[in-house]
Amino acid sequence: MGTKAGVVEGWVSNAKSLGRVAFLEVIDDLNLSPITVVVKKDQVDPETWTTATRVKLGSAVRVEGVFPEVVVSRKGREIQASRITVLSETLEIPPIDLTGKTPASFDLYIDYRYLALRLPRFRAVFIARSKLMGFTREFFAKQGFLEVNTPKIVGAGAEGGATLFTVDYFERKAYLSQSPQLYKQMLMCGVPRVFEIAPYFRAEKFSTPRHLNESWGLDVEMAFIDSEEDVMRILEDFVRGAIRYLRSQMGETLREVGFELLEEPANIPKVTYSEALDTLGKLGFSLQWGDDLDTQAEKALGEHLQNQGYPIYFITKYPWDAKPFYIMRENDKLSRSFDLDIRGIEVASGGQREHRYTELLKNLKAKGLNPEEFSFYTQAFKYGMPPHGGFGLGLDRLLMTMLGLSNIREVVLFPRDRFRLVP
Ligand code: AMO
Repeated sequence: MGTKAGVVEGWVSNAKSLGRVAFLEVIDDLNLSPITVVVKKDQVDPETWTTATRVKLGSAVRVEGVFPEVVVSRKGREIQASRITVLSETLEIPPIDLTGKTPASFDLYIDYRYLALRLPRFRAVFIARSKLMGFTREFFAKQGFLEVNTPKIVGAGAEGGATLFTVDYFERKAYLSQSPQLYKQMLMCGVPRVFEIAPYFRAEKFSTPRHLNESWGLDVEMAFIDSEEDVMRILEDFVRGAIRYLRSQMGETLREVGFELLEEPANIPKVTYSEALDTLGKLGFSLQWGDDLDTQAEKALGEHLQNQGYPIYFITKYPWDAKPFYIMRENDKLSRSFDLDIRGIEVASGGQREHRYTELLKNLKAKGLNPEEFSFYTQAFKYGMPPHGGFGLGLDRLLMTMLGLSNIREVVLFPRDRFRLVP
């Protein structure tokens, strides 16, 4: 016959009964939408019929039955129940409508993330996230990068003292790692290519749609490079590959739940910092050479380039004064650095590093830092440190921009910001 016996386990999101037939919707596995459970009164034991007609929405159930060859349910998947067992009954009415018909507030979907994960839209986001992580690992492993894990409790920061979280570390003060920067560079004196997927902890006080106090980064570092161009090439291949992969794996599904996936652009142009200032000048911004591109400027530049068909672009050759000590100088004023922006949001930044010991010490001093505090790091530059470079990419920001979302909290299960420490 054209039927197959099987079992479905999941949560009841909807239930209705029409005389002698009852229909349940059960959210199962990682399927985006629920499976319809058809229960016929005269084909099940009385207990199952009672369950089918009285089950509380949200309860966890096991359904035994057959999958019919011809599915009548509009949602496309169906099981004809022979037995239903309630494994765990809901004690309270769930605070989120599990049919998705009545939307909840932004915060409620975070407070009850596990319940939100029963809804197609949230499932899609976090399945996409998991796929992006998987793609990232595979991409860099294939390119000959060693996956590493560096400490998250550290003795010194690399990205500026203002954003360090302090930790009591026995008799000393320690910090939560802002970035693997110092460690990934030290590793360049032992292996030629590394990558790490790990959280950044940053004590940024402001609350914006693109900042979190704990966010996930992809860090890449590669030695024996000729210039930062080598690094930009890998970053470009990675971002293009990630877009292509997600589109091929989930493009259709994501569209069904309302996401407009970023398209892979024909090319990723490189705009120098100076060119960006000129463009912004024409757009009415009065920025001086050396000024930071603030959020408004980034956004305006993003819109301008998007209108020209470039949603993704590099901004290169920033003033050295605007970049961290580890970035190599190009000349007196410029640095060998780059940012990668998507639609006006900085998603990655990197560059070639200063690998010459004495120059590195000069750079530390020029930034007002004490080289002695960094001696564990500078030591590695004494034993044949090759020319190297790399980048740090915000995976949360990449996913957010790829999905066309406007708040980073939508792609992080339990976001940490100034006001959110639980759940
Ligand atoms: P940077 O500080 O630019 O560079 O960080 C790299 C990327 O990480 C993401 N990011 C964040 N995302 C969300 N919330 C935050 N608070 C946050 N802070 C950073 C951004 C950013 O582009 N060591 C260098 C990288 C390198 O040169 O290799 C670094 O940390 O997408």
